[in-house]
Amino acid sequence: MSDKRQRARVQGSWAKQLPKHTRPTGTVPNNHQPQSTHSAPGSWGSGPQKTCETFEYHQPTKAVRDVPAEKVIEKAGDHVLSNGPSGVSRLRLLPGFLPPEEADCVFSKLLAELPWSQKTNYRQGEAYEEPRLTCWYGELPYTYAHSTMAANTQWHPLLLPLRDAVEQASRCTFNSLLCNLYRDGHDSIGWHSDDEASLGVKPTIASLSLGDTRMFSLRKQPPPEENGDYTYVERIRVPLSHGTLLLMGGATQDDWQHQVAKEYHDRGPRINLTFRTTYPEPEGHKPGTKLRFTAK
Ligand SMILES: O=C(O)CCC(=O)C(=O)O
Repeated sequence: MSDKRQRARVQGSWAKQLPKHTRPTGTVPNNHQPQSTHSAPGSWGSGPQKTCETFEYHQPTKAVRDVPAEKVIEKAGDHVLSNGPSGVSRLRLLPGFLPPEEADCVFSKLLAELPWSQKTNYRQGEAYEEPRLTCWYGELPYTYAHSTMAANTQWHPLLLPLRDAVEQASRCTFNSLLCNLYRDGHDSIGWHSDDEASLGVKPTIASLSLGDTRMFSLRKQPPPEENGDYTYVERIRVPLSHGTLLLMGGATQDDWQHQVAKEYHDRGPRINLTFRTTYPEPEGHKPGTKLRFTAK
């Protein structure tokens, strides 16, 4: 938990008014000299000293804010994340979308046979290697984090029936696929939204998980007055297990970010197939331009 979130929690539970001490007048507590409000020789500072008698509790002038409790979504079905500011953000969770034996077979074939590679991205001009392996399918190239994955129309034969099944479940069509391989618990994807202009407005993204379960986390975009501070935003966690299909739709990419964080205990490999629809980059746009700025 970040320092700031921790502090906010501690404040929330400690900031109760303390009972006032009452003592018969004229008595002096043990081990205390009668107190003066002026500084005693050898005391710290030179101003009037606060004593038990002079101390008064003042309510903080700024209201103490609670960090909203994180929600967990595990139940199959449709879930509304929020309604605004850009519209309704929704998820559909379908655990067991692929039955276990089918998921086992697809997982081992894709792990062995997809052309996995490690992509180099750029942040503020600095190169870094993505902490996962990826491959891309689509008639168009896909640019994010200032680096481009080349168009690749050589779909692995196993991906085509999977795409058909996902299209049927979502009633959407997808012309592209970003495949992610998390080799172990140290592989991850940081906070981002899939909001490149090339994905269109309010995209539906279908994400099929295979292999070890990993936690998919979402956090709401803070309102402008928070100046990019995510301390008090709503958070949701969705465990994504072998064979689960997750659909993100509506305003989810406008109003929420998502990540799969590193884990500090052992995790086996996990493949995530994210089916998308891509469009030619809008005229005059630099490839990879986001509809709003977030770093991937
Ligand atoms: O691995 C996942 O579940 C998420 C992948 C993801 O966020 C992405 O490809 O944009």
